Amino acid sequence: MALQDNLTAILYKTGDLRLEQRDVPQIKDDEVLLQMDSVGICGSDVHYWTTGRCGNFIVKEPMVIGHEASGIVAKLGAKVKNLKVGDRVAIEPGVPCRFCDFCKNGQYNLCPDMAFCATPPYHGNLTRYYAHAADFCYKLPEHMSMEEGALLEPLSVGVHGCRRAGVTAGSSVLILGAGPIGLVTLLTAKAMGATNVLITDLLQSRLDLAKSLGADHTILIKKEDKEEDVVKNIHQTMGAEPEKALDCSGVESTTRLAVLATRSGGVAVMIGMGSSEVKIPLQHALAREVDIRGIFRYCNDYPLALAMVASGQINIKPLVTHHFTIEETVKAFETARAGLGVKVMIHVQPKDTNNK
Ligand code: 572
Ligand code: ZN
Repeated sequence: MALQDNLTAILYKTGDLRLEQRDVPQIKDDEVLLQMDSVGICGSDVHYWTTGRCGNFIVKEPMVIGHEASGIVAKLGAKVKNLKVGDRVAIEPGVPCRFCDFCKNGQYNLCPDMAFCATPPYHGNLTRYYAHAADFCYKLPEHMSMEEGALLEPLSVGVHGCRRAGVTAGSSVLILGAGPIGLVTLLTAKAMGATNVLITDLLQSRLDLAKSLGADHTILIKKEDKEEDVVKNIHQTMGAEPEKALDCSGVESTTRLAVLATRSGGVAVMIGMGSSEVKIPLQHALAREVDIRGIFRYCNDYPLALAMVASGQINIKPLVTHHFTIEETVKAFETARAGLGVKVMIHVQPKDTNNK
């Protein structure tokens, strides 16, 4: 047993997720040591666990899992000025090089040398003690919970997607998919002032939650529905063609719907990650000047995500449907894989230890 308890969730290979003691990490001058509190499970974590890979990233060495997280500052690196011991922080899990053109131009999410938690070869933060760059930690106000801090990670994806779409006051927005990313996109679009938001899904339970979170309209899609009928139904239900569409599913059918349903001159943003090659009606989009945009994680979005939760403009708490302790990590992953809830949260410290 190590000198200090540092229980850590390590993915060895496909289906082989273990809890083990690891040494407490040493910190660099610009880092803080964090005592981890809450870690949400993302679809990519589950994908690494079930398949050993996600996109082109393959687990070749044992990897600490987890990247949606919050913690308490336990120790400061020699040069850290923005935080104090005891601060409660949300952790932005990707730390870029800070020197390349992308970093210097303000698009640090595109940095080719980004060290992103739980993306091989970088370890994640489902562990008791974790070292992280101090400038990628955001102090939480007292009234925000540690779970809300962890949820800023998926919320930042929604913020980035809505910013890329140009969602603003009065926007009409179509969101395809009411999973965790579809729901954070819905919350963000409403908080940014969108007045006509329609969200679709294959599951009525997810649409019911979306409605309670502020969706103006919902449509239950069936796999056998004809594409042109769904487009007509979207336009009829919204009473208009949406200016913005955000595909949060990433399957070919929803990517196509995003392009087809967006009004001429609008924007279709693809957030969900699907196959590497997808058949879309490109000419349909080009001839109508529909801009098709992608997103890659987020960039400078944590501050707005935090401000929208802190101010009460976004209530993100209902997204957490399941709670587990770090000792129950495998059970937590099995629950996330079953896909019945929305967000599975792992508590590294007893729940509410660090909440007001
Ligand atoms: O929370 C950030 C996040 N980003 C995801 C997926 C899950 N969570 N992205 C989709 C997959 N890409 S990737 O580059 N990759 C597997 C690292 O294909 C990253 C962004
Ligand atoms: Zn994620």
